[in-house]
Amino acid sequence: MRSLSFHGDDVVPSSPDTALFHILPVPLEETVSYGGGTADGPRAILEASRQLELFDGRSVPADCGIYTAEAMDCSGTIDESLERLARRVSGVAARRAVPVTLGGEHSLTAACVSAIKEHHRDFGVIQFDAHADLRHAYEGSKNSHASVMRRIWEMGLPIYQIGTRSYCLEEHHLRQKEEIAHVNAEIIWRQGTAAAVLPGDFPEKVYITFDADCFDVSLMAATGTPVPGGLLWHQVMALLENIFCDRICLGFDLVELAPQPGMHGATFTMAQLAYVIMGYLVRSDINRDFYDITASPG
Ligand SMILES: [Mn+2]
Repeated sequence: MRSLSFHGDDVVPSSPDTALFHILPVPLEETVSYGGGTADGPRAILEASRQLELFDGRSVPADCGIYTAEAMDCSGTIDESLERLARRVSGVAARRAVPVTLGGEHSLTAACVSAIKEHHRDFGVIQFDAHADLRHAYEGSKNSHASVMRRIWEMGLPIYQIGTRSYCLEEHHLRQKEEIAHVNAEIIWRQGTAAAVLPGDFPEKVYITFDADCFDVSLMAATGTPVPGGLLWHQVMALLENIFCDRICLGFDLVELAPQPGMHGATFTMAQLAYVIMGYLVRSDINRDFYDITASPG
C-alpha cells in the first residue's frame, strides 16, 4: 500500500531536508474511554487533504514545503509509542522545521511537548479542547487522554485552555488553585473571541494542541467524546489569527478525530484546519523571522 501524503499528488513532494512542515501520522488508540476510532484519524485526514485547495484564501502554505512521514508504528505499550513519537518530534525540532502531528488520541501530546522541551526552555502550551484533561489519572492510566494536560502541567509549562466546557470537580479545583489560564467556550459565545487573551507573562513561543472536540458537536460529531456548546469554524479562525500575531509556533497537533461513515465533513474540517494553521504560520512575521521563511506569503 502506497503511503499517503498531505495534499496527495497536487504538490511535488518536499524532501525532509527542505520542508518547513513535517506531517507525522500517529494512529495511536490505547486509552480511549467512550467512542473509539481515533486510530483511523491520520489516514482519513491525509485522504481528505487531497480535496483541499492549495490556495487557502490568503496564501499557499504548501510553497514552504510539506513533508509527510510514514505513519508511526503504534504497536507495543503506550509508553513505547510515546517514546517513539518523542524521538520523531525531537528530530523535526532539531531541523528547525514545524512538527505537525496527526492523531490519534490526545495522550500523544505529552510526547510532542516533552520533545519540544529538549530544544526550547521557555514556551507555553495552548490547548483547544472541550475537556480540561487535567485529571491525575483516568481509568487507572496516567497516560490517559483525560490526563494529558496534567502531565504537561507537571512538566512546569504554562497552559492556556480554550473552549473548555466539560471537567470534573478535581480539575475545576486544580484550575482555581493553580490559576491555570483558560477561556471557557461559554465566555467566547457570550463575549466573543476577543475574550481569549493570553496572560501577560505567557511565553512568546507556543506549542498548540487541538482536540477535535473543541469544535461544537454540530460540526464535529466524529470524535470520541463530543460535547455540545463548542466553538464554530470562524471563532477558531479568529482565535488562531490572534495567536499568530505575536507568538512563535513550535509545532502543533490535531487529535481525537474518530472518522465515521457518512461524516466526511468532520474529517475534511480537520484536514482544512491543519492547512489553515500552516497558512497562519507562513504569513506571520514573527514566525517568518524565526523559521527564516523566504517563500512569498502569497
Ligand atoms: Mn483532549
